[in-house]
Amino acid sequence: MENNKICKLLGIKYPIFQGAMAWIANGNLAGHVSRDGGLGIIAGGGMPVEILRQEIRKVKEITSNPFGVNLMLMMEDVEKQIDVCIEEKVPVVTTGAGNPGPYMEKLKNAGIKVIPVVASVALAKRMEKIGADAVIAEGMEGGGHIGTITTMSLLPQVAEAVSIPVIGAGGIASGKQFLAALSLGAEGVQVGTKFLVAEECTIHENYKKAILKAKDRSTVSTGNYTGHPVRVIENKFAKQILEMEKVGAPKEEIEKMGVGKLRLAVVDGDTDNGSVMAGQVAAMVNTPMTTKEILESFMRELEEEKAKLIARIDSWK
Ligand code: TUI
Repeated sequence: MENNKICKLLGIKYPIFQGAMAWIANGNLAGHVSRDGGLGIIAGGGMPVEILRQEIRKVKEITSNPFGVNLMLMMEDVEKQIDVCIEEKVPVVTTGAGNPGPYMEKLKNAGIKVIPVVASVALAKRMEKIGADAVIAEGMEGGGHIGTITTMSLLPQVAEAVSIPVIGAGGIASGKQFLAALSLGAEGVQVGTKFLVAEECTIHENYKKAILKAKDRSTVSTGNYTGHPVRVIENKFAKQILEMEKVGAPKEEIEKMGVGKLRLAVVDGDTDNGSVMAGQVAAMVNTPMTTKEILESFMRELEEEKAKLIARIDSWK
C-alpha cells in the first residue's frame, strides 16, 4: 500500500496498528505484527524502563520492520521511558490517556514519529498544531480506558477537523469495520481485541477463552462515576465496581479496587476477580489466528467487502 499515507509515513505494508494493550502487548506480539506488515506496538505504560528496553530489543530480534511504543502519560516514569525510546531509536511513539504536549519537541527532535490517541476533536486539533504526525481517534467501543464518544461519531468529526492522517480505533475487528472506518475518513485502523487471541499473544488461556465466548452485550463500561471509564468483560469484579458506583462509594475506594486487577486476569488467569479489558467487538472474535492471518484477513476482507458494497449500492439504481 505504498500510496497510503500511513504506510508511506511509517514505512509499513498495511495501515493496521496493533493496539498497545497494557500487560499484553509485549515485544513478542508487537514484533510479530511488525514482521507481518502491520505496526506492532509495545504497551510501555507502567513498564519499568529496563523491561521496556528488553521488549524493544525483543522486537528487533524478530524483525527489522518499523514498530512503536505506547506511553501512558499519567505514569511516573514517562520521561525515563522517552529516553529509552530515543536511545533505542524507536521509530514510532503513540501516547494514551492524556496530552503529550510537554514531550512532543523532544520526541520529534529525535526523529520519532508521534501519534497520540485522542478521544475528542479539540485534542486532535491541539495535537496537529503541536506537530503530531497523525492521530488515533478512539471511540468508546474500544476496550480498556476509553472516552465517551463512539467511533461512528468521533472518527468523521476528527477527520474533518485535521489535515494529518487519522487512524480509527474502537470497534474494528473485521474487514467490514475496516471499510467503515475508511469511509468515515480514516487512513488506517488500530485493532486491539482481535489480537488478544493471536497465537503470538502470550496472555493466560483463561483471558483468551473469555474473549472467545463473549457475546454482543458481554462488555460494560465501569468508572463512569469516577471520571475514568474503562471497558471490561462483565464478570464478578466488574459487577462489584458497578455496585460500588451505584451506592456512591468514595471514589478513592473504587479506584483502589482496580489496582492490580488487569495483571490478575492477564498473568494469573483469574477472569472472575480480575479486570478482563476488551472492546465491544469481543463477540466477533471467535477463532484464534496467527498475527499474519489476522493482518491478511483484514486486507482480504476489505477488498471483498468493498466490492460487495459497491455492487449493492449500484444494484439500487
Ligand atoms: O489508554 C487507552 N487505553 C487503555 S490504558 C489502559 S491501562 C489502565 N488500567 C487501569 C485503568 C485504566 C487504564 C487500558 N486501556 N486508550 C487511549 C485513550 N486515550 N483512550 C482515551 C484516551 C484519552 C483520554 C483523554 C486521550 C487523551 C485524553 O485527553 C485528556 C486531555 O488532556 O484532553
